[in-house]
Amino acid sequence: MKLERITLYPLKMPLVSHFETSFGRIYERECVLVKVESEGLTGWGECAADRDPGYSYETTGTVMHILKDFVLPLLAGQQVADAADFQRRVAPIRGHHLAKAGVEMAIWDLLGQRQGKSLRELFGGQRERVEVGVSVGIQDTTADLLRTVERYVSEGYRRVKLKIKPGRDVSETQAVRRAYPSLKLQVDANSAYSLQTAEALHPLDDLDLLLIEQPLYEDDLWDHRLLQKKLRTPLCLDESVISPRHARYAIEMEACRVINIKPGRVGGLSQALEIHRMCHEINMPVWCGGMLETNIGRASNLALASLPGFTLPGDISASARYYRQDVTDETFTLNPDSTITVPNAPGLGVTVNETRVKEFALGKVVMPDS
Ligand code: OSB
Ligand code: MG
Repeated sequence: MKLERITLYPLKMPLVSHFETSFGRIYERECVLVKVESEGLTGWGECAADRDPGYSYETTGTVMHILKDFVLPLLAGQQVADAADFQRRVAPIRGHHLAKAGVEMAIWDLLGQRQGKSLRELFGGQRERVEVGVSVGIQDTTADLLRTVERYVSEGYRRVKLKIKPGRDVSETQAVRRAYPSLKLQVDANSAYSLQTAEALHPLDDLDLLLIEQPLYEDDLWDHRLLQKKLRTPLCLDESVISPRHARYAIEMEACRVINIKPGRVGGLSQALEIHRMCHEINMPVWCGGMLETNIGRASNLALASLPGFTLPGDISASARYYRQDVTDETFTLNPDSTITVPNAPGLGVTVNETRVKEFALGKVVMPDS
């Protein structure tokens, strides 16, 4: 299919409530939307970088630079067959996975629309609803944390993830476990510990957690292996699995027992599918992470999480958890069984409200710009 015109919209959207991780607190989320016009159809994608390089070295600024100056010139006006063809074309550009993944998502949206198939169908996902949870940011006090968890549990979330950092970890998690003895509970440190400071996390081993996510360095596999040997609780890698190759290293090294698959981090949905395939083959549980996406990225995550190997609940919450106003006509809500229904319409299965997109846009780049 010919990619006739590609438009980038860097966005800034106010969050319903602030979100704090070990790398900082945000009140609003930036991202970059990608719109691809092709043969009468329009595909959308989302690049999950934020303003600051806290989670990843990529930012909305680097995404705009890499797409505008390197990726789009390889694509605009060109015939691109599918995601694999896209990956071959952008292979000479090192890294910048969040940037590439947003474009790949738009290509999948187009492919689905052309074939009249939802992304779930294209991927071979079986579930029509996927189990989800909610990611709870670091709160000012333990009382605030318990109130926040209480609110999400009463909304119907049956799996909760707590963000932790050194000094704000064990006692907070113990308090939540005491209040909810049978809640599916897990924690995420976003690389805030060293092998030495992670000694403090050992009491978490007695709290029946589903997993401990990315305690150590964002580029580390080896020390995670050493830490996993000392813990009964499964370690789950997020930041350090940046490709199917790294997933293989982590598996062979026994650096983790679970992988959080985020299509953005690994360079696109095709790469996420490959990691899912590898893990499914050896029965390693995976789940779909989140990046506070708009409903565009959320639709894509839901389709991915419908695949059979996604046996743990995803960080895919209802639209209302993130933004008061989102960029699609559809709203994702939580079903009473802590699931969200996977879109069924062709492609991503969402209708983007471009007027709303423009309200949140910080700028716009069109290629070719004639
Ligand atoms: O580490 O999983 C993470 C949000 C932004 C960046 C990194 C992470 C997160 C989350 C939020 O945990 C998950 C969500 O989108 O609900
Ligand atoms: Mg994480």
